[in-house]
Amino acid sequence: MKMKKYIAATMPEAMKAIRKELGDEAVILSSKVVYSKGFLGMFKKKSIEVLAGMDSIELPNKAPNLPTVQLDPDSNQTSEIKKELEDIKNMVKSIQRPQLEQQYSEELHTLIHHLKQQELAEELITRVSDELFVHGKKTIDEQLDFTKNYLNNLLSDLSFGGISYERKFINVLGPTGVGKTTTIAKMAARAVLEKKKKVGFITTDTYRIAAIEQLKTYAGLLQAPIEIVYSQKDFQQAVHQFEKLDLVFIDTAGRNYKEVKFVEDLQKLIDFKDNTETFLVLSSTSKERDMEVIIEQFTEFPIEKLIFTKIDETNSIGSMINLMVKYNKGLAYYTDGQEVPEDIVEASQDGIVELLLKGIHNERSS
Ligand SMILES: Nc1nc2c(ncn2[C@@H]2O[C@H](COP(=O)(O)OP(=O)(O)OP(=O)(O)O)[C@@H](O)[C@H]2O)c(=O)[nH]1
Ligand SMILES: [Mg+2]
Repeated sequence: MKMKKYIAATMPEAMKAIRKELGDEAVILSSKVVYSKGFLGMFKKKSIEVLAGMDSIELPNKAPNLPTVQLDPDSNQTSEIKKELEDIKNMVKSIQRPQLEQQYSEELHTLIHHLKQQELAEELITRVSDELFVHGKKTIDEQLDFTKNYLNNLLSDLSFGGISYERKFINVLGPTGVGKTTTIAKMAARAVLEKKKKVGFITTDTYRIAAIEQLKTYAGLLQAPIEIVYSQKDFQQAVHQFEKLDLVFIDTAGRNYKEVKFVEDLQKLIDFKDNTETFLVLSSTSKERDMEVIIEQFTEFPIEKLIFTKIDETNSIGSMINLMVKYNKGLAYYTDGQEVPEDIVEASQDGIVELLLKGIHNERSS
């Protein structure tokens, strides 16, 4: 990594210099306030010292020695090996088990096949299929009606629907690259265009200049103010500055979810639980097991509902339902494309069930 120290009067000035020299992908490694000596301890001048870095790829000029495998129980490598072993075990189990369809009479095969394709949890498919069998639902239309009812019941304790507009701050968390900033832009655009709300943005993603620019662009389009927050003091100032606004969206840096400390620090930075609605954004293209780990990592935070993105990039939405049921979390929105503000759907219980069962008639005729 190429590293360089910058000293400037203010953080924005330092960022400007860094961007000019290192480009948009520069990473801020550390920053601190420094004071010049001054005269007899007086007239000290405050400036900001920022250490910035830029990843550069270093190619080894000879083949590296292969490391001997040592399993340290706390290392990431070990947990990844364990996880892979678990996956292999599950795969072997699923090969040994008779196909789920084979356990039921033929008239149920189309529906079971569809639910499997959608990657609904096998346990849920079995529960639905048992009920269909017991209630003697023979035709696909009967089965669909029954399944819709069954799933609606299953989801009836979870809450669905977007921003409540009852709390001022909308806090959006989630791992890297899932679409947090884009989704904020979509939600904010709706709040402005449809609900005529006065909105503002706060970003705590001060690590990447490109990320700030991305949110600034959306804020600019909506003619909404944006504050970049480096400390709790900045945050309080932003809250004060946004006193007159109806709704404030808080964009956070997508960090590796394993860095739970990062999220904890963030919670310390944003301390206003009472007036905040917090959403956890997940990409529906991720592996279900990985999403489970993420949700578990975030359990100590007041996650109101989930948001699933990129459903246009997946053919199976069963995982979404599996996770909602398993973790007892409702759904605020799902997003189905890159276009802002169009590609976002406010979630409803019926809607998600319909989505799961969509296309089954085509499968039957094919
Ligand atoms: N196909 C598709 N792409 C999406 C959707 N939502 C977001 N994206 C794309 O996903 C990419 C990442 O989106 P961002 O909004 O920058 O994601 P982020 O979570 O803010 O990322 P970081 O801030 O880097 O953690 C962009 O190219 C978006 O256009 C969606 O619903 N469907
Ligand atoms: Mg972002």
